Amino acid sequence: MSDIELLRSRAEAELVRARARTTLLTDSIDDAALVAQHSPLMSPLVWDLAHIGNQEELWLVRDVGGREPLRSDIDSLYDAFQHPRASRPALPLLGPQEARGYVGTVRDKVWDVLGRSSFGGRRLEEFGFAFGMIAQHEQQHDETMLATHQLRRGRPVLDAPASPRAARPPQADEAIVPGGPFLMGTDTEPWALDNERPQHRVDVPAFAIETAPVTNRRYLEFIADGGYHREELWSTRGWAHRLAEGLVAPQFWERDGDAWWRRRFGALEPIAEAEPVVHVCWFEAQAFARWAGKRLPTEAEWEKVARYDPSGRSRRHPWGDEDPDVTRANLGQRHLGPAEVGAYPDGASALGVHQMIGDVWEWCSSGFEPYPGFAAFPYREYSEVFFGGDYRVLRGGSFGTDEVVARSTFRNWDHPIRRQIFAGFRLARDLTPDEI
Ligand code: AVJ
Ligand code: FE
Repeated sequence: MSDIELLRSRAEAELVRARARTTLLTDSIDDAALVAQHSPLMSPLVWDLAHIGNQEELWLVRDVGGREPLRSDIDSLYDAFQHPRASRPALPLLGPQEARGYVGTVRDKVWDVLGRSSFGGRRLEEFGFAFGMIAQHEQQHDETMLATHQLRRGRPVLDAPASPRAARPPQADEAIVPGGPFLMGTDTEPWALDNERPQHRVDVPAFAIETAPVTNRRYLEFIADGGYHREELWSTRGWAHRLAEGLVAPQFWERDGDAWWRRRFGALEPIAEAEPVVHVCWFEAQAFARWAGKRLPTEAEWEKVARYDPSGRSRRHPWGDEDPDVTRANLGQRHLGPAEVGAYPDGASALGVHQMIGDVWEWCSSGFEPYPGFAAFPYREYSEVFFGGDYRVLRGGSFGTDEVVARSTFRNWDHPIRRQIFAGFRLARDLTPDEI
């Protein structure tokens, strides 16, 4: 296939796949639930829907295609920076049918644009990234919408096969990661976002990393050992937050006598002990780490493990350079929760570290900062305006993340108090003198 044919087929496939997911998430509930705000942390789903269409119109129809605006009158309603999430229900938003019509019309225009080969002297091939960015944008909002579904009260409406059971658990609890430089970030992934670039060398001293994310079983031990009531385990800010919010367990856990249950997408279930814990904030992860005598990995440590290759080059993924598939990672909302530790032995890294991609986002100790040589592209509001803010980095994607997003170089970030996202963590530690 020629470059232009490759771009067309990949862009079309990814846009179609994203839209199928969006449609499922927005057609599975009635109009009242689409326009309702299920949490002040989230937009009404109907806002996400039209925002997806508006970004697609801005970047693919107007910017790449050079077409006249379809609905410039609504741009400001769907500008995430003009209206914080909590205020969005009060806006004169498009209703469910209008929003569906709008995103469909935008998509038809995109197919027109994709069918042409040049735009005012520029060739379609020069715009490949814009299509990838928009497909990823929609998929990221699909994960956000899945989190809104999780927050919604009421009967279950989403359905998916149960996540897989353990097949072959990790051989050891920890892997020792050799010290030395590694290549972090990328210059070659065509759809990598600005904050993943440029590739640069980072010297990471030897350390130990756990071969699996922390499970519910261990998290229950932390709770039973008084983890939520021992101030010495928490940072000053973390303890203040824990008291102010009355945190005693991960979000969506409910106590019944001595037993804990969890509510997931409308169903109450027993806690699955072998699955990674999910819906904990960075402060909870930090307290757990202190309780366990360990710490969270830095972002560079996390990426070094995920991309480790004995040759010293950086792999695209823990298992090698091939794209994720159903045997390697729990991604793409195929299952509505994380899978047991050991469910994806074929996705393990060269160091025997499991489930770095998929299952749960993993909190890192690092704040969200630019790589040396960073250049904002194509707009400052994608990443640059968040650098240096009160954010912590999350890596690896969750069961709700699509594979078009879940690169080993992909960087997510959120406030350290957030836990409606599908976030868990894994532990690291410094080596003891006799291990070095
Ligand atoms: C990278 C997940 C933090 O959801 O705010 C969506 C992605 N950027 N629309 C977010 C994003 C613009 C972003 N995160
Ligand atoms: Fe967005």
